[in-house]
Amino acid sequence: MIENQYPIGQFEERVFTASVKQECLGAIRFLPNMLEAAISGLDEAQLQTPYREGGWTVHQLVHHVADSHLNAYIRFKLGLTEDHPVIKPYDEQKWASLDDVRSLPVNISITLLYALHARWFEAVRDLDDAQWRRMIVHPATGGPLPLSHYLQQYAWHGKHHVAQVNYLREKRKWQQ
Ligand code: NI
Repeated sequence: MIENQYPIGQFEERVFTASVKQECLGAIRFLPNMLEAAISGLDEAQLQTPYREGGWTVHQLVHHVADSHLNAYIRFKLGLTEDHPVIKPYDEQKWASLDDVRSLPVNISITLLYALHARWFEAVRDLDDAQWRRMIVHPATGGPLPLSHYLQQYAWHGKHHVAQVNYLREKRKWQQ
């Protein structure tokens, strides 16, 4: 079953209208709350359950969102302060298998995400149009893409992983 890897579908960029921008900013602002709600009440065995066969556990998913969004925050800050910075990709699978992810409880990353997203949201909430057009270069995609693209992508990314947890809860009929 491959389809449950993408419970909200794959990322699709939209025209960056004011309402799309506000929706995405809201997604960044409230991702920690959404993720915390998605895992609330889960016991250790539930947290160690893969959200799909062969996929990451809920525990790994939560730590992965923190890994990913730490990188995202740095990418935004680089994009706002340098011209066409080349960002640094990272191996998310290997990051998710390091000792911090293995050993630390998920609430460490939830706490980290609350602080991180407060910083991130505050850094971008009032950007002007020219700032949203500032480019960053991801070596894997080749060309430069504007911060407006990455805002949408990370708004999707947070919802994507929250939905994976909720999908699992529904599938297993775990109490919300
Ligand atoms: Ni991800």
